[in-house]
Amino acid sequence: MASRILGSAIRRREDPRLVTGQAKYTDDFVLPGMVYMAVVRSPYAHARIKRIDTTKAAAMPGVLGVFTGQQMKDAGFGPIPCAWVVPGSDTKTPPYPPIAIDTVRYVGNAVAMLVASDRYQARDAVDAVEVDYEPLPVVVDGFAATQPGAPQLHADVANNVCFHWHVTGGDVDAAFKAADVVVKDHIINQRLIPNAMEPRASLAHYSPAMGEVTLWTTTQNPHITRFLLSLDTGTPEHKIRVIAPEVGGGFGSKIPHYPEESMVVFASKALNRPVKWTESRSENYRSTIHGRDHIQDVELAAKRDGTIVGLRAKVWANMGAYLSTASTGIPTILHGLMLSGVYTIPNIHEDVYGVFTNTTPVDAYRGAGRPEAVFIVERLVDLMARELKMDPVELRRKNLIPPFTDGHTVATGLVYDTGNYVGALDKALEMAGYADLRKQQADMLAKGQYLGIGLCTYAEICGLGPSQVAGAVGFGGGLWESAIVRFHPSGKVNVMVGISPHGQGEETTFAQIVADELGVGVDDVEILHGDTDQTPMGWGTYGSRSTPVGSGALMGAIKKIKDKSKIITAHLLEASVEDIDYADGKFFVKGSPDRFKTIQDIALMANVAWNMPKGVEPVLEASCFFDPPNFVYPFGAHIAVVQVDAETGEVALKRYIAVDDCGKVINPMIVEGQIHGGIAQGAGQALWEGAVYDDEGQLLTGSLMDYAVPKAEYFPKFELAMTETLTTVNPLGVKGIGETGTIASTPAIYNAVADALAPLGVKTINMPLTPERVWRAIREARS
Ligand code: MCN
Repeated sequence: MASRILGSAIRRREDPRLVTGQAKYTDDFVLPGMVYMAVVRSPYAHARIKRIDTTKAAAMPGVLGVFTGQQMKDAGFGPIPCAWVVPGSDTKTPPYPPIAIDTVRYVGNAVAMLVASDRYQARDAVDAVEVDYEPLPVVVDGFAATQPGAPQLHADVANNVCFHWHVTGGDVDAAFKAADVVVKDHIINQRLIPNAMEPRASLAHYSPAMGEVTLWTTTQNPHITRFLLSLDTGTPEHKIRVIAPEVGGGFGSKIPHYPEESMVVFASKALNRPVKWTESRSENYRSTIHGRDHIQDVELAAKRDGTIVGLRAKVWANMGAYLSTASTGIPTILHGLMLSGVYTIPNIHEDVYGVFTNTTPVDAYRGAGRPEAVFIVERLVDLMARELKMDPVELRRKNLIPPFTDGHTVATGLVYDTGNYVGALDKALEMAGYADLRKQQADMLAKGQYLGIGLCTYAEICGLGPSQVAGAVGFGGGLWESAIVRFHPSGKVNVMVGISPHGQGEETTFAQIVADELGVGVDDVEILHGDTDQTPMGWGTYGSRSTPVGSGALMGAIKKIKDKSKIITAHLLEASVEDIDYADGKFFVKGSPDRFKTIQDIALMANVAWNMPKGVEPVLEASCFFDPPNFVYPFGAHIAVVQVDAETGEVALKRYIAVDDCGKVINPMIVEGQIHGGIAQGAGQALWEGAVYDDEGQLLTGSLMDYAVPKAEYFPKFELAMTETLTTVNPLGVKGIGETGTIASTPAIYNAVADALAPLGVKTINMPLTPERVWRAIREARS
């Protein structure tokens, strides 16, 4: 019976309320007396604020208050904290005031806020706030900002270098000296703009009588928001309740604690009214974090037979104008440490420079650091294969880390948990019909048609992670998870969890785990999350950690429930505890399966507590806090097949094959859904998406009209398969799956396009591979 629920493709129980419009998002909440905040934002990327005149705006109809950064500061509201400062990187964290006080540093930087009786009056009054700016020189490029004479953003940050971090394993210089072949590339891993369906929103209600703040907000981690909000608003943590109602996607962009969360709290306190703010889509483009934005100089060294001996990289990571919550950990710990990929690379060195520029702050975007690492490795491996005239499959095969079940240490110091990379590759090749594809490619080339086949074999670090490591790498919090399993007298179950899913589906998969382990119906289990007053402390949903870490907590609580149930059963059946066994929802006497109590019997007896064993507390409820011993490392092999039209530069994605391994699969349909979404987002980076700033720091791709989010019609049917290599890090053997598609698909598709363009002589081309860029590259190569 057990295997029927865990591992089965039951439908997401979240969906009926989502597809029928009954879900409640932050903007749906209406409180008595509620008023609306709007934000005055800088049209300049860099300017001194000479004067702010709020008189006209304050006199506009419905306006209840206009506030500046100075007023917030005077009221004791501090700068927005950065929660991750990597040791040994000499990180500078210049103050990030929620509203700029004397200088604005990016277009969209808040300069004032106002509150009015309705949201239209609030928007109208924004235009009436007069601000005199003295424009300052602007820099938007992460490398240019470090060069002598570049405009300086923060007084104490010389050359805009926010940090310098490096990772070293082995002796990379010696390896390069001794190598037969070296390939190099200059990669622009372009800036991306997260596009959650629901923009950000926050609603604060301050109760002066209780001294309490309730904040409904679009966050992926309400407990972290509560913690950080207590630091910058001065409201004690136990007096803050953060509720993440339905959250319409985040993809990393709703991890940070944002200025507007602090601003609505300030306004609610100042006006003694509930205050709501909802972002417009164009505000979202300018003021919600962006992702990626690396400039990378990279090189790979190998012997003539294809044995890889070293990898060297130098990266300029654009941090934007200020340090957002998790920003510094992304291009360092989550990026640099993954540079061995799935290969044996004995010598690795990377330098990473975090750089301030006059752009929107950069933080985690699906994959966060790992796409930027996997792209480097997979691109270099393909370049090396071409240089050595080897098939990219053969070069990969030669260097793949052999299968392991008990940990494998790579040169950067990480210990991968379990892996069978060649297994995933073989399966993908078989599904693709690789040999036939290569033949088809040659036949088409003979007819002047350009088919490209691209591979990506990847592993990624997720399931963040052991708290001790979190502390050691400078993350300002823990990374354990929590669960409370509560049986009601009727045998129905509530589970309170610290994670905060916002589209991923744990209300379904966690119910599957409980049902499977405890023999209750899946519909008898309700998973509660996203409210700091109702759930135990947890560190949130990101880094594909909810399942690997959260299920560990859930399994710990389930074990306690089972242990207690055995004691109660033994007492009721007058047997000894050692003689009680459990299977499929029944606790029975070993050897006498007809002498049993169901879990529902036990739940009732424990709740009424008429006849409890001596010293055993009433109620069937248990909690667990689970801190994993290691990260988890999902892996897989993706193959993209594209056809390039050499006349128009258009790239058509013909086939996409993905083999992913996330350990034990709880719900294959949900896992496939995650992989689908991930592939689409990674393909977006390869082919269409990219944030473009002009030299004045104006975001030219500032709306969905200009920023090309992929559409369903661009994709073929994905051909998916899974292998199951269990991890030893948590009780179920599960690894994360939320980001793998994004991490693998960008290099797979890029490599496919590069493969198609190689016969045309195209050597290098930057993402996104739009028809115009491809067309130009072909023209340049031909001329
Ligand atoms: N799952 C499973 N079996 C496994 C692993 C996962 O059935 N072996 C299921 C999980 O139980 C869950 C889903 O797959 O229902 C994703 O789980 P997991 O990999 O643990 O990832 P998280 O829940 O921690 O989600 C975070 C991850 C990240 S980091 C980003 S970014 C992302 C993503 O999830 N953002 C998303 N997927 C998203 N999906 C939606 N709809 N919206 C987002 O914002």
